[in-house]
Amino acid sequence: STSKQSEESNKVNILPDCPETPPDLQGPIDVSFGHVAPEMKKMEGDNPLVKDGGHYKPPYCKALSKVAVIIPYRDRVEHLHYFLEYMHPTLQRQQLDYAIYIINQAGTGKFNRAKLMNIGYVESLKDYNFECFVFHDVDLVLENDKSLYSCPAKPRHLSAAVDKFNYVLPYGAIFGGVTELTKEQFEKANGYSNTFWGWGGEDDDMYNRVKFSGMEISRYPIEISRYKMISHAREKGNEPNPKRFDMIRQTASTMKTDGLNSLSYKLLSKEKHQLYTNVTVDVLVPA
Ligand code: UD2
Ligand code: MN
Repeated sequence: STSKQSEESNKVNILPDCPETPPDLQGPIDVSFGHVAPEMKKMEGDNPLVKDGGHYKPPYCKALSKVAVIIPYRDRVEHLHYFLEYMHPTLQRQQLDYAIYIINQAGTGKFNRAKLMNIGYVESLKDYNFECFVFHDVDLVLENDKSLYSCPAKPRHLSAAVDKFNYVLPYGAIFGGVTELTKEQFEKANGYSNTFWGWGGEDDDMYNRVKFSGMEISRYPIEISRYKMISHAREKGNEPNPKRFDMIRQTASTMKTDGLNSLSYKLLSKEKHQLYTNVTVDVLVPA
């Protein structure tokens, strides 16, 4: 290779590892949704180091973790703006090598949050060798940056204390909202189920998958794992799934053949915006 090229690669290699505890963390973050969310242009200007599909790498050190933040999405543009407004600065302070993926379900058919997670996992890995995957509702904003989005040894439930639930864990096995798993952990669970159409159950099914794969979940202390949820109504197309109670009793058997190993969808577009990658998909809603 030319000397110019090797100089370049040297530059990359000599970056020291980022410290175990990022130095610029603030702790509590003042989050509110009383204001009008900023325009995209404004947020792009505020986050100049985020580029190419919402990807950031700390410039001064080698990040300890390569993280894809996967967001199931349809028609929540106001929530997306609040999310980007607060989460980009937080994740940069956490010194992660991260990117944000919006997995946008096309059409008006039944919403499938869990299948969108699987699609985000597969599509993000086509772009970069992510090691850690944060599965994140678009309407949840972290209120303490000490809750690091870097995968620990056990799958982690991050949204333990949500304002909507009075900052109390609703039940011990809750695994909705925001969760994170390494590539190995997610594969071991065969990802999420693809068969939960409409609201509910897919999060409990994922808890079961983790458990039946021989893993335990972990959480940060309740003072740190705090989120505000942007208030919203239940959308048409996301009505509660009446089959959910029966389905979550079957996880031990269904997880073998329903998940990453049975995922099918149609990729309609993949666009790299400055602050996020937008992946629009046909999730093949059953007739
Ligand atoms: C709870 C869970 C959520 C999920 C859901 C049941 C927590 C804190 N949240 O949230 O993780 O398990 O129950 O499915 O435990 N979405 C759209 N457009 C839509 C519908 C949904 O973008 O039309 C996305 C969006 O990212 C949203 C997420 O799906 O945040 C979950 O839907 P929700 O916010 O309506 O459900 P919620 O608040 O009851
Ligand atoms: Mn919600």
